[in-house]
Amino acid sequence: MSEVTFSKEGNIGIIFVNNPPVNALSQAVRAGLQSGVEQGLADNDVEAMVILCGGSTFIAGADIREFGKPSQPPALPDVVYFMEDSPKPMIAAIHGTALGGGLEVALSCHFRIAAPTAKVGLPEVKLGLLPGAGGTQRLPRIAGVKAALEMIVSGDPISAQKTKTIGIIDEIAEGDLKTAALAYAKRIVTEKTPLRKVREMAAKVDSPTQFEDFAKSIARSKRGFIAPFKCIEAIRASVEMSFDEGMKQERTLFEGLRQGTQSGAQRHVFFAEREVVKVPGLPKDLATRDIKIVGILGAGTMGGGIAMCFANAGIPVRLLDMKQEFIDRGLGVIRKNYSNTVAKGRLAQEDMDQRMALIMPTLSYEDLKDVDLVIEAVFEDMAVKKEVFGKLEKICKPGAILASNTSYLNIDDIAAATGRPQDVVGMHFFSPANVMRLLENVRGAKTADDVKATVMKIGKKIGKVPVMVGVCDGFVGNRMLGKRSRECGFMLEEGALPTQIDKVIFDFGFPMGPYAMSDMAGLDVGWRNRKAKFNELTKREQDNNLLDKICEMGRYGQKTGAGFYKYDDKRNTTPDPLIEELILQHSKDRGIVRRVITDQEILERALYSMINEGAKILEEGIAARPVDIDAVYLYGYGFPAYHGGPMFYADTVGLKNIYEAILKYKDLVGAEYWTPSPLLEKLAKEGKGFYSM
Ligand code: T1G
Repeated sequence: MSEVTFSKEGNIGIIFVNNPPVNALSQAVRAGLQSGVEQGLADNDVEAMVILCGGSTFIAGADIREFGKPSQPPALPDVVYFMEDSPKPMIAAIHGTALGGGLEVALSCHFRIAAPTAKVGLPEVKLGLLPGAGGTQRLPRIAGVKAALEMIVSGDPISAQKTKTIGIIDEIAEGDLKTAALAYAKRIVTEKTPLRKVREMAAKVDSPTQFEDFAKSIARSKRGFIAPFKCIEAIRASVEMSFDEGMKQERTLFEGLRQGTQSGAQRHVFFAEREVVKVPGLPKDLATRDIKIVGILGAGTMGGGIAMCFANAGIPVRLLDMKQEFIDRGLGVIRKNYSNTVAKGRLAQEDMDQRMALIMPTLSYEDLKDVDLVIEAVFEDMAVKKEVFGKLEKICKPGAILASNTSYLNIDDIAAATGRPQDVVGMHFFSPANVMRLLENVRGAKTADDVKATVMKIGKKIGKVPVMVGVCDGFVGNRMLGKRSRECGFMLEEGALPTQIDKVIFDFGFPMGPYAMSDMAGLDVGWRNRKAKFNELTKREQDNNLLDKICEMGRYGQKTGAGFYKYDDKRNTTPDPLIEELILQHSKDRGIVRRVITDQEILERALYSMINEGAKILEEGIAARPVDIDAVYLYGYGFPAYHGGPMFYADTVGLKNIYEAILKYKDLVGAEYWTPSPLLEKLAKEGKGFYSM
């Protein structure tokens, strides 16, 4: 198949790119573009050339899969330089999303026309990169430094209308894009419109400290990432250097990022999000059940958030609760959430109204009889769940999927409360459900394959990253997090303080440390779980009763103004000397001589305990692949994208190093907590990683 073809319509050459699914700039496409322009230049009948793409989108960027390999000529910067040097007008005809190298190809053309629904963007920063084919040098010249900083550092696409306003696009096509592009090219030839080479334009700063100011403005949101700040450096070169010097600076900065660990991790994240939806063993084309109406039990925080997920996707919801006051409160929270988004200008009022109209509150189970999927988000108690599912089985139509939002209860036990276990599945949303993208779909032993395929498909449709997991205590995410919590609790009594542990985890890249997070979630939640599982705990875990002591003081975290930390009425956090005294006394009472615990030990015990548990989860088949575990942590627990997820990070550190550290902690803390997973031990000894098993 030829990815790029050249043809003529009258005096206009057409360079047609057809490289499904997104016309990525593979080596063949780059070579095809080059030869297409050469053909047009050599043909005396051709007076202008149009670049068009087949399929759903204009070129959506370089082929990300090529970045880990040695680059092959022709290099994209050379191809686009050659295009811009064409003495014959070059016109880019954009539809879908012209992203990354695709927009850079368009910027090296002399003119650009776009379909009204088209979008353009430079998302390289999301891959830990920066535009590497002149985007950082041409965009500031044509759109201005401010727009270039915003587009390149955010990586977010903008609409065709906005691009016309800031000067990237010259024409918005009326009707068929190809027809409009050919007519535009003919007009340029007829009117002898002077060629506009973007590289010959000048880029000007808007203020002397524009770059420093912009870097400060992203310091918090881009904390820990390297690429956003390199993007600023590259854009600065467009103002302070000649175009050619700026291109050299861009190339240097690009290569530095491409070879760095952060970009490798972020490219892994890009593919991970897409890989997890393909569940091993589930046929790709398995027919799924049609989900037209969704029932949700429980109008509380979780139920309300889940209702919003479906309403946002245009799917009608029946929201059931037992009392009108619960319904009213739940709808009030949903309405407030939408209103806040409208107030920020991120949602139109009419869209909010449409979504609210899709949520039908009810007090009657009868209103669930025709739903295609019901998700219960009621109290986390097995007896309650069994009672609810017993009712659902009688009410819901045959073929309706009965899902539980439980975060750790056994789906098989819940399914056993019904006569149709094949229709029962877990759909574990993460709070706030209308924000967190992770959805742990928990397959029961008897869950039907088409039910699994359906919840994966509907999860993607409502904008989640659905991950298929098996039944175990805590599934994947909470089971691994429990090990981190255990180790941090041990380190508190051995010598560390909450502030030190939180700082180490925060500096690694998590949004917050475990104690700040517990205070935010509510210590009473963890306390209730601890009491429920107390008999399953080891003696040391039972004796490590710091959480009990803090909760018994009525300190449940932010909601009571104090937990591990103190909070003022604006929820500003301050360490509390009272907690430090409590911890020191606790160690004394336990006969533990406190010692200095290094940040490195904290990091290793917090992360490697999770990684070791992740390896066990793989051995047990609870997760099918390391990528499933990474996705859970990236989209449900704020694992920093520039580390790629716990299993990818483990490979970066090296399993041999992790294995040796585990043995060290086995001696220090005890074999019952630190016995290496056999899989991890095997891979470490073979010099392999989770991703090179
Ligand atoms: N390279 C390779 N494969 C890609 C790809 C890419 N750029 N983009 C998508 N795919 C695959 C994807 O993995 C999936 O594969 C299939 O295409 C459909 O994707 C030099 C250095 C374009 C908005 O970052 O944002 O240019 O799972 O499921 O929802 O300066 O794909 O089917 O096997 O996402 O319709 C910059 C990344 C690259 C754009 C379409 N460009 N892609 O979304 O489909 S770096 C990007 C997207 C660069 C230059 C720099 C989206 C999309 P599979 P999909 P979609």
